Amino acid sequence: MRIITFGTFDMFHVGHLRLLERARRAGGHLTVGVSSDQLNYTKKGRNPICNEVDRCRIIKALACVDEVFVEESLELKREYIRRYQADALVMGDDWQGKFDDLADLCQVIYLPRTPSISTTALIEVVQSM
Ligand code: C2G
Repeated sequence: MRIITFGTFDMFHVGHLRLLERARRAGGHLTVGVSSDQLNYTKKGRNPICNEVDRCRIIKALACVDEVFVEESLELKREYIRRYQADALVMGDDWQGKFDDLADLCQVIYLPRTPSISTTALIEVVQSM
């Protein structure tokens, strides 16, 4: 089964890694759409700490990842799912319910987020040092 997932993966951390490892185990082939810098700005109102080229390089280097592309728009999920022939979309459960409308195209699976770690929390820790 081919899995697809999406994310920014800024300041890559173990919560990201665990999500990707579990996504890969759910299928056997994992494609990752990494949010472009522009998309991140639109979503979060700030530039990511690490740019899209570096974020893609990190994701591509992981043993659990087979394929990487830049996600240019949240609205293109259907096109990406078709292009990468995904049988299932996997996302963390902070997105619970948000992609249910894609269930006519592929399976939609939400996995529990890893508690107590996030890019936002890391930025806050560094800022308070
Ligand atoms: N994640 C997790 N545990 C954490 C932090 C993140 O499981 N402690 C998961 C998220 O649920 C998501 C993935 O890691 O599935 C990537 O997280 P982000 O980089 O925060 O992704 P986001 O900015 O939410 O982008 O089109 C959808 C978006 O591109 C998702």
